[in-house]
Amino acid sequence: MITGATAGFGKAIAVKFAGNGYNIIITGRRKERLDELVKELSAYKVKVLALNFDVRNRYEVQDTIEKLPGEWKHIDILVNNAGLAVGMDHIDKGNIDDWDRMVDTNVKGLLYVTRAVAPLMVAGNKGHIFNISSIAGKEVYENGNVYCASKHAVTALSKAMRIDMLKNNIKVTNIAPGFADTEFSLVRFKGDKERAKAVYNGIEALRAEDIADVVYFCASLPGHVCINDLEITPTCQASVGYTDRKIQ
Ligand code: NDP
Ligand code: 8X3
Repeated sequence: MITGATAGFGKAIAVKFAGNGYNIIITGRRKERLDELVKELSAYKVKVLALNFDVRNRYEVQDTIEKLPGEWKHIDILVNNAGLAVGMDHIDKGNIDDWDRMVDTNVKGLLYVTRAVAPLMVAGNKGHIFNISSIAGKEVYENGNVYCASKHAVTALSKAMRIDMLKNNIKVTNIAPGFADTEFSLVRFKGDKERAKAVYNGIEALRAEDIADVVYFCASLPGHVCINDLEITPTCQASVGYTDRKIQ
């Protein structure tokens, strides 16, 4: 089950796992994108279930997962990927609606989905949860304040989930990507294409498929091996503050 499979990492992860024979539950708010992905995944001989919900709606999340048909209730892998940054301002000028969207999606949404799926894994004494945090969940940068705080919370939750479900044989892997060229910056800058494009000026950013490969690798390891945390950046990025940009 992959949250936020209508774009970016989530979509690439769905394609990667379907291509390797996994039945997939894809989720997201944009129904037409889910429908397109169902069509795309029909090229693989796997079953695909599309669930159209907003992770911020706790009742919808709970209800949808409770009502999953029996065969779909056996969720081996959950990828908590749905998330976003909105806006980039100094803390004294921040837009509080933007803050609410980030905290509600990146932290509370991830919690709602986990609260609904984790008991199914605990009941089966097996499972693997991936939380897509960020390099912004390890470091902070100017104007990144609330987004960074939300991703630091994801990093903390990954560690906490691992401890809480240690006795239930559940793996938890925190994934912390750096610059990746998806729809992320377009969303952050509210559709401003020029500003979004400038984020990746002079760099070869990660592609969504790079993260899908890493998640698949972690999921393919033997039962006794768990990767707890991985930070992945493009080669030109050493940390949030150090990026080698080749700009003429
Ligand atoms: P995209 O914008 O390309 O994809 C984001 C996905 O999240 C979409 O499928 C979107 O679906 C879904 N989503 C957003 N809000 C909600 C919501 N309220 N309910 C359900 N689904 C939602 O960005 P990325 O693929 O880059 O982002 C994926 C994750 O990776 C995010 O958590 C992001 O913070 C993180 N990340 C991104 C990095 C980057 O540089 N790109 C680097 C590090 C981490 P829909 O709109 O259809 O609901
Ligand atoms: C996205 C990476 O550095 O733009 O999480 O915050 S960054």
